[in-house]
Amino acid sequence: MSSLKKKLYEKIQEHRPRTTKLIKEFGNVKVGEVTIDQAIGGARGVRCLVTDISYLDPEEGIRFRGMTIPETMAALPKPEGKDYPYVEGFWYLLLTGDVPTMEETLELVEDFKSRCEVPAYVYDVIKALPKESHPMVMFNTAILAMQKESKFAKFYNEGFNKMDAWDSMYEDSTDLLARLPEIAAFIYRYKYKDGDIIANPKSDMGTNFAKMMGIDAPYDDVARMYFILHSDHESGNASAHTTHLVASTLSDAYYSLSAGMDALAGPLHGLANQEVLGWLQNVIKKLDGVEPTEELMKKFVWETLNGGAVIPGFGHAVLRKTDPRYASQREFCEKHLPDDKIFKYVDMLYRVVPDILREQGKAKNPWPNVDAQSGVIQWFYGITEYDFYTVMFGVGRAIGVLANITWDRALGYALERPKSLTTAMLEDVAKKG
Ligand code: NMX
Ligand code: MLT
Repeated sequence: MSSLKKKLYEKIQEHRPRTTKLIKEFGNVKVGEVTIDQAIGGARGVRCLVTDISYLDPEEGIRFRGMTIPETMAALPKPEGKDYPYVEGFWYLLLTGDVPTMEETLELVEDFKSRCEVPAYVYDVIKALPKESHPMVMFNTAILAMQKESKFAKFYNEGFNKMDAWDSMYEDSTDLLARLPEIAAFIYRYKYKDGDIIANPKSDMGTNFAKMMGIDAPYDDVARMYFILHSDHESGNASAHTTHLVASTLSDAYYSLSAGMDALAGPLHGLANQEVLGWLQNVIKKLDGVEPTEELMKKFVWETLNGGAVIPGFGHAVLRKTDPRYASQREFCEKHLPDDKIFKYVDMLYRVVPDILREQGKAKNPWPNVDAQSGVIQWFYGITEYDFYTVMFGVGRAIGVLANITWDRALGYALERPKSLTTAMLEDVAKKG
């Protein structure tokens, strides 16, 4: 058994009595109430999910296992001479809550190498799709196609035992994580680079992805940063919630992740990162060589709003301040691409959009989210095919949601099944209330 798996098992055993006690002794204690607004309005703010992997404070932003983004980046072991930590070490942190040593991290890097072989049929499945399919269709289909590899499904079919279910969920999750960078890079090179596939160098996850994409350093660090920043945003976001919901039916990690990635592909969620670059390119095209001023940018923002569309990359269901994932990527841009034209436009949006959204008076949060800043970095390093950005978001998001469903099985979380009401029932509640 690997050090991580041993540690995870210890943590699970320590944790289980806490969950059991809460259910047995305090099961009837109220966590909150649900208003009609929340029942109709996407359950915003309803506190009915449990996760220990990350927590999102509306003012402060995300903490991974209690650590802010800068704390996480500083604490985890890094490859020599690199600015960002091993993604494998981050997987260890999310699963156990402990920062791994360099030795534990490198053991995990080796473990990932031993699992990274993608079955050949997965590539046949991708190639069987129309080439103009969205890369998220290719990505999600590839994940689902691998379901026959599931150790969890095998365990279920051979005699399921609730106490041990985490083990095969962990195995499937680690297998998937080890393979996703190669699948993502394959889709990119197959779809946009005439199928000129670059072999997996079998190093760490960041290096592998950069090499297979065909992009030089520091893109390996960009990949590490990107995957870690996009990993988890507590459980209520659509991709994490979908993955958790599907896993709660005792579907395995392949079914669950593929479903979660379908949620990520929506423009109000992960697809917003491609929308930001698309929106900016459209502005640049309309300007036809004219340097945008803040006044011109304001005009385009109002045009978009008046046309009934949202400004991608701004607003959030929970956050009420600038997303620290935005701030973290902005810091990277200031260091590595301060004079980049698109970065300057993105920065201009930061100066003009919040005031406009406030003036319009609809969005509860006028500040930028993670998606406003991620595309510009990818564009700078040569990935101008912005349809692909959500696939990279997906590789990162997989780390968080797979850690979550491993713990879901460890703690035996129930089949998710909220109750619905009819409109007439709500009208009745309204009359009485
Ligand atoms: N541009 C224009 N209008 C907005 C924006 C925005 N960026 N954000 C919110 N609104 C509107 C929203 O459409 C709603 O309008 P209506 O009453 O007509 O339905 C109103 O403001 C109230 O919405 P909120 O309660 O502030 O936001 P909600 O929790 O419903 O939605 C988002 C959150 C993220 C879906 C929303 O802010 C949005 O559509 N943003 C743009 C898309 C985006 O960047 N998504 C990525 C989120 C991060 N991620 O990666 O997943
Ligand atoms: C996410 O990373 O999932 C997004 O910021 C959306 C959310 O948290 O609701």
